[in-house]
Amino acid sequence: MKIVDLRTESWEKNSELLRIKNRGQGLESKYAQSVLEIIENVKKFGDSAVFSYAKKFDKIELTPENVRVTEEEIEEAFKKVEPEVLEAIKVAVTRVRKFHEHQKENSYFVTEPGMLLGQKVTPLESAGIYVPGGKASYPSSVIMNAVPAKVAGVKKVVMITPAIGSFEVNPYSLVAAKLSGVDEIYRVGGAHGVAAIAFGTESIPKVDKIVGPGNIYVALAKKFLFGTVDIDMVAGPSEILVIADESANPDWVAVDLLSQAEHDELAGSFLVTHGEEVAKAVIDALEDRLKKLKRREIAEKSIENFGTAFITRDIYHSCEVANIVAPEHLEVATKEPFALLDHIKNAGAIFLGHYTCESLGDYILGPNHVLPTGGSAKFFSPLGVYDFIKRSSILYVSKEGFKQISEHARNLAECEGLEAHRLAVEVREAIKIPIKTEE
Ligand code: HSO
Ligand code: ZN
Repeated sequence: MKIVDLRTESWEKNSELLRIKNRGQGLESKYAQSVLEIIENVKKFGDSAVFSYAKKFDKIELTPENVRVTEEEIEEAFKKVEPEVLEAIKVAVTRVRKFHEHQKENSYFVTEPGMLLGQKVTPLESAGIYVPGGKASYPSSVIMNAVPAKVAGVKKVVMITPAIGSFEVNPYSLVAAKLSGVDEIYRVGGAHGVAAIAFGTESIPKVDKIVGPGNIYVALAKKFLFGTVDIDMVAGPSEILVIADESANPDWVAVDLLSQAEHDELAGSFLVTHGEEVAKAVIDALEDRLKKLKRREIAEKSIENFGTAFITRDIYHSCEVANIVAPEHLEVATKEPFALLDHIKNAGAIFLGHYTCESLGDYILGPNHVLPTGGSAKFFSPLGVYDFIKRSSILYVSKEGFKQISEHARNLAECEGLEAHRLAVEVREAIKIPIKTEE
């Protein structure tokens, strides 16, 4: 892990901080052409294109009869999951649901004499959740994506996940899906799976919105299909930034940094501290832990690519650096973490205090773990119930209400030169209409 001293240099001149600040810019375009071709073919040929891509990429022979995961398979999955894991999934679903209940938005109406104005909230009819196959098939992510949709009132939640080389879908994901309220599951993934639920095929339903993480093909497919459907966000590699002071336990900070690094070779793990000694102690602990880590190869590469310890002037300077990086996860491992809350503006999730490790948030506390990455915490929020609803404005005036307000609308229509707009007002302002009488 490299050390970058920001105590004397302004951040605009520091190449490492600039590299990290700009980490989220651009999706690799070399895959764009093949993803566009897949989308085109699925749109034109439906099932037959999806199944032939599944054969090519996932080495699996799909048919209209076997593409959907059956209730019996889900029941079987429940038998395969260890009791303590089943219990943990149940607790997670309950806690995530309870937390997200607070995000429900109500319709509202305001009245003025002769007028009723408002906003009506309607859940999306359907949503699709992408769950990666293989090792990154995380039941926790199934919960984090499906529960807010269900809390919002989405009727049909469809999950897609690739079954690579065999028909079996990860049993933990199936159990998490069932307990989170997912309605239908299809064993299909990749860009072709995303396109299938964006357009709908003979055997796979179309959805209104697609959420969930995936590889570069999935991310590009979502990006290209935005407009045909809504999408959540184009998520990049996971990242953590820890602000630490001398009260932090270096070993605790080290494993928290590694808990991000083990996700992905491109994951980001950043330490920001005004204590040079703190930085050295964390780095020593991290190197020690790294040697023994099961996912050492991934974590090592990740630390090499995006593992940096920044030394700052003081704790407020640390907050400034955190705001520039705008990390997905921000841990505040300091003596008085709450005192810094006012100074932190850009972070997907803020973990306060020495005991609040990101792992707890990833799995069990309740707030969503689908968070803005790549610096997009400057303008994006965590996935939530609000992502699965839409709003419609409501407008009503009575005859009296109309009379009170019509003049201003007429004048604005006149000023914009839009005659039919003006007429729409005038025909109702009976006094303005010259009444033709036959003599
Ligand atoms: N840290 C990941 C979520 C996750 N961690 C799933 C473990 N499983 C992105 O926020
Ligand atoms: Zn994680």
